[in-house]
Amino acid sequence: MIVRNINDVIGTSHEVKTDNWLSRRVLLARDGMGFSFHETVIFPGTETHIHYCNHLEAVWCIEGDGELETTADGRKYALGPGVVYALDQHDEHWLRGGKRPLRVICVFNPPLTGQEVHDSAGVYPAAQPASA
Ligand code: 9YT
Repeated sequence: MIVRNINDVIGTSHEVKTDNWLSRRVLLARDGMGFSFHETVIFPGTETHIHYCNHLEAVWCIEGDGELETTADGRKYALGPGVVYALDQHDEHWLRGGKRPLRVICVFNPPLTGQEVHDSAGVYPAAQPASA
């Protein structure tokens, strides 16, 4: 069994910060769960292009506000407490922070290994198969 506290992640290499968001990665590939599990804070007023070609992601919004816009059809979704979205089609989108920090819980399948940040196309690299 694995028991962790978010405070054990804060300030470590498993807390990844960009100009637009920070991600506290509590469970990762090495934990063998088949998914990774993160707390993410989207900073107010930011706009991030995301396209997880190599992953599925589900996101549960806990507090704050923001907006998601899918690039294929321009649909916009208000984000706030209680909203859950799942990128089941690897949906390319814009993620925008609102007036207050948007705190969400995210699950990635396959799991992240720890240090991923978006490349210029909004993609995280594919997981590498474990070496034999
Ligand atoms: C909601 C989202 O995808 N935000 C970007 C960061 C990502 N959640 C992560 O790496 O934890």
